[in-house]
Amino acid sequence: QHKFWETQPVGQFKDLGNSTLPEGPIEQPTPLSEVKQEPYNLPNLYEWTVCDMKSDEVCNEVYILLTNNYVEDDDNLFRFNYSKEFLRWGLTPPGYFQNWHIGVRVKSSKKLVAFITGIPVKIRVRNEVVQMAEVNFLCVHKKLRSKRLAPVMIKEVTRRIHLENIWQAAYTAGVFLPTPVTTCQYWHRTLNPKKLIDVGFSRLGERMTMSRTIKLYKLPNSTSTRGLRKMELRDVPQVTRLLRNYLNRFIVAPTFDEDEVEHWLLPQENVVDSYVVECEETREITDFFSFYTLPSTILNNQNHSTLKAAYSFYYVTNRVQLMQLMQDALIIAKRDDFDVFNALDVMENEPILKDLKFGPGDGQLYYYLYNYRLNNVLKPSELGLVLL
Ligand code: NHW
Ligand code: EN5
Repeated sequence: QHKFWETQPVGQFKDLGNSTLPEGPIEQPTPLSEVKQEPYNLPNLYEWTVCDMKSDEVCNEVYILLTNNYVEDDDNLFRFNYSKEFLRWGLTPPGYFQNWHIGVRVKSSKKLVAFITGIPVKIRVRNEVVQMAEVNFLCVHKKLRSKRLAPVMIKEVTRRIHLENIWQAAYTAGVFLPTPVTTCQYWHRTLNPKKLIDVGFSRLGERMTMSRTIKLYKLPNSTSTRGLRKMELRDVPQVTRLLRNYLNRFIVAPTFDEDEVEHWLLPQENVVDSYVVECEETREITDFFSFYTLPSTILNNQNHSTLKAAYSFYYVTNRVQLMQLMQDALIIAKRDDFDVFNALDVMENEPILKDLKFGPGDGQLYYYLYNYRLNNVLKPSELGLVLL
C-alpha cells in the first residue's frame, strides 16, 4: 500500500497499539562517516540545487513554483499562496541550514520544478527534548506528479539532516500516512461572510439570509483586554519565559529560546503578528497571542483572486481567559482586513472554538514524527506544536 513509507523508520500500521515496543527512536544514529556522502540520483533530465532564500531571485522562483503547484483543498477551489517574505521568514530561523532548502531543476532550462525544506527545531516529547528537523514545503510540479519523485526528495532531505547529526523530524500533511501522532481538525471563523460565500469558501446556512449572516459574524469594533498591545523587541525575554512555561503542559511541543522567539513571534507585516497583555500596574507581560498570514489563491473566480487568511499560532494565557484573548485576535484580524481566521483544535483551542463562532472545515491536518515512536495516538489537545 505504501511502497515508500513501509521502508522508513516511522510507526507502521501493523504496530499500532503494540505497547511492548518502547517509546523513542526507532533506529539508532549511525556514525556520520557511514551516512551516504553523495546526493541520491534523480532522473537524468533533472539536477539538485540549493535554494538561497536570502536571494530575491531564488526566493521568487520558489514562490512561483509553490504559488502554482502547492497544496489545494479537496475541491481545488483554493491553493495556498505563501508570500516571498513569509517563505524567507519560515525557512531562515536561527541556526538554519541553507543546504536543507532543496530544489530540483530541469538540467536544460534550469526551471525549478520541485522543492523540499527542513529547518532545525528542538521538540520535547514527554520528558525528553529532541533535536529535530521540521520538514515542509514538499512540492512537485503538477506535470511531474506520480513519478515517485517525492520519495527521492524525502530521502535527500533526510540524508542532509543526518549529515548534521540529527535523526528525528516532525511534519504535517493533509494526507493520511503511516502513522499520525494525532489528527487535527481545521476550524474557520468567518470575518467577511459575503466574500467567503461569493468565492465558495462557505455557504449560506439553511434558512439564513445574507444580512442575518453578516449580523451573526459581526464583531465589536475594539478589543476588550486592558493592556493589549503589539509585541515589541523588548518583550522577547518575558514572552520567551511565558511561552516556555506554558508549552510545558503539552506532551509534544517545541522549546524556544530568546533568539527563536524573536524570529518566530516579533511582528512582521503580512507575515506574523503578535500581541502582548501588559499589566498596567506592574508592567509585566501576563498573556500573549500570535497569528500568521497565509493567503490562498482563489482558483477560477471572476470577482476575487485571493482569500486573506490568518492562522492562529502560539499563545499563552495566565490572567486573561483564552476565549477573550482569541476574541481580541478576531477583532484585530477583522480590522486588518482578513477574510477568515483559521485555527486547529490543538493546545487549548477546542473548547472555545464553537462559542467564538468557528465552524469545522472540510480539511484535516495529520501530525507525524520521523524515527520516533509513541505508544499511543495523542489527542489534539496534547499537542503544543504549530507548523507553517
Ligand atoms: S504537506 C504538503 C505536501 N505538498 C503538497 O501537497 C503539494 C501538492 N502536491 C505535490 O506537490 C507539508 C505532490 O503531490 C507531492 C507528492 C510532492 C506531495 N508527505 O512522487 P510521488 C509537507 O511538505 C508519498 C509525505 O509519485 P507525487 C510535509 C506517497 O504516500 N509523503 O507522488 C512533507 C507515496 O509514498 P507511498 C507523501 O504526488 C513531509 C509517494 O509519496 C506526501 O508526485 C515529507 C508518492 O510519490 C506528503 N505530503 O508527489 C516527509 N504526499 O509509500 C518528511 C505523497 O505511499 C519525513 N507522499 O507509496 C521526514 C524527513 C526528514 C527525516 C530526518 C531524520
Ligand atoms: C502543512 N503545513 O483543505 C500544510 N483547507 O478546512 C499542508 N476548507 O480551507 C496541509 N473544499 O472548510 C494542508 N470552509 C491541509 C489542508 C489543505 C487545505 C484545506 C480546508 C481546511 C479549508 C474550507 C474551504 C472548503 C472549500 C471546499 C472550508 C468551510 C468554512 C465554514 C465557515 C462557516 C462555519 C462552517 C465552516
